[in-house]
Amino acid sequence: MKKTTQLKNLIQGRDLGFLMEAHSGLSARIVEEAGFPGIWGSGLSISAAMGVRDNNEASWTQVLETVEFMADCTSIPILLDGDTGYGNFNNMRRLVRKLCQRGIAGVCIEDKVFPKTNSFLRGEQQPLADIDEFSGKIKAGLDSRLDDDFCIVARIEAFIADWGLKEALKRADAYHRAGAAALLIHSKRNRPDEIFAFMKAWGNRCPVMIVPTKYYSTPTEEFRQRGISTVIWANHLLRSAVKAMQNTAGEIFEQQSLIDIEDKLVPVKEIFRLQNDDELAEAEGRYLASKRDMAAIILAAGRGKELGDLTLDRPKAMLPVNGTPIIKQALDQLHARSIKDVTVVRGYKKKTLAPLGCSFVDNDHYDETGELYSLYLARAQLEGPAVISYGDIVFRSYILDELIGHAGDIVVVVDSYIGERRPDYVGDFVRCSEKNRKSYDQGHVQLREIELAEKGSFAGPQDGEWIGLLKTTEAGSRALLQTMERLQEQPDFKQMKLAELLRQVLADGGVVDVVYIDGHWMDVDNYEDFAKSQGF
Ligand code: SPV
Ligand code: MG
Repeated sequence: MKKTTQLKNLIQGRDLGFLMEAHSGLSARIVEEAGFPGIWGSGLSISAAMGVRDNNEASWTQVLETVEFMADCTSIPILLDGDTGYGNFNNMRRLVRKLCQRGIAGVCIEDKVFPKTNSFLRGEQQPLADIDEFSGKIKAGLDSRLDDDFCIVARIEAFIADWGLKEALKRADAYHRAGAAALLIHSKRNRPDEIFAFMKAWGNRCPVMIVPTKYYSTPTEEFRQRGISTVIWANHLLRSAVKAMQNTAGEIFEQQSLIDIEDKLVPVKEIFRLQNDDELAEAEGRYLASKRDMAAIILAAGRGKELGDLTLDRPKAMLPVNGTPIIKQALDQLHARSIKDVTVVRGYKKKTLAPLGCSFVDNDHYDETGELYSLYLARAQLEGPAVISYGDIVFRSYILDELIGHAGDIVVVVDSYIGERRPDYVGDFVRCSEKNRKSYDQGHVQLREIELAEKGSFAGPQDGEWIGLLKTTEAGSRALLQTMERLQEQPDFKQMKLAELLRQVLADGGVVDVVYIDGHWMDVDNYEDFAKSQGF
């Protein structure tokens, strides 16, 4: 139900209703959690919490901002104590529109003169507004509502200014006729005589609200019996907070220690709860999971035979490119993106990889097995989202960012720059749903086919080469695992290339998305690559 409708029902309901004061988002939440059906946005409390007087020293937009915080963190309606409407009918019109826009359910205005003073301060000296002027203000407010259920409550200050019952009734009648949803009749006496006299004379012509701050000892049942609509507890959270803060500040100042105070306070955890940190944690799980929990698998078991002497004592993943081993560059790039859970599948000269300080899975049959088998051995890493990479590629960092940032479940990086490949070049050539248009507004590109041949026997047009880098979401990892489990039943599984896994995903009707690049990476397969890589 809309907050405006909730407030309207509360005010107009048959039972006695209660509004509790709040002056900040935090106190508003506390009001809601206590079970109150609505909040009184107290002018006294809001101004006091700001450290200023209840004399319109805080501007109306500062009050508006405060009640917006209160509305944002609660689901119960707020009736704002709008003082005099902060000016004439025109100010009232703008106030009502803004309150409607910010999710406030209603406003109470008092028939005094801007700038007002709190009713309990020198009340007898307070001038009352002209009745017609104030009635016009009510009408202007009603005409400015963006929601017909938004309530305008008219507060009568005749008793505060010592004008008596007759004046109070005259004003009640005028404001009721102007369209006020309810009247608020206020008294500064410590007995409710004026209020009860008013109720008797007014009858039940419209709902009447009260603020029993001064006549607090009156049993609530007395209010109920007289047909009062709503009781406002107007400043009690602020006052209890002040007492608690004074005690705590005094005690810590005296003792210069927290030892005796800690157990008297709510734990910091309670503050986090009131700030609704649970919701943020849940949202982080939804929106940040792919970054936070991402794992990585680097396939670095092979020697790289074509590199001859260079890989006599180490696998090619450990060859230095510009002074840093290839695989170390990938590790650094992953770590820089908070992907710390990296597993390297090692095989050939595996001890040389030990100083990398990551997790390892060993493929001791690296000589007679393919990359897919290496990935299979590291499948425990595919519990959640993951980056999977060949161990012999170097690439510019933005490529990893684009890959990780892609929303797809299985995403591969495809280099569309294939112009200068040697005739005998071996690569995972692909065909995609569209070519790389190298344009910012390129649509969603999907992988259509991936070549499995050792040397370029791909029949159709080639849109690029998969560089050996892919990422998965949790769902994507699950799909890869399931596909791998099925491929594993085939006799040649251990010799399969990674591309075969992607091909099977496509054959099963799965979707593989593409991040296009245009160069900016290289793999190191032979002497020529190695020489070239030093200028990468
Ligand atoms: C407020 O809470 O600011 C009120 C009620 O207007 S009273 O302080 O009693 O005037
Ligand atoms: Mg007030």
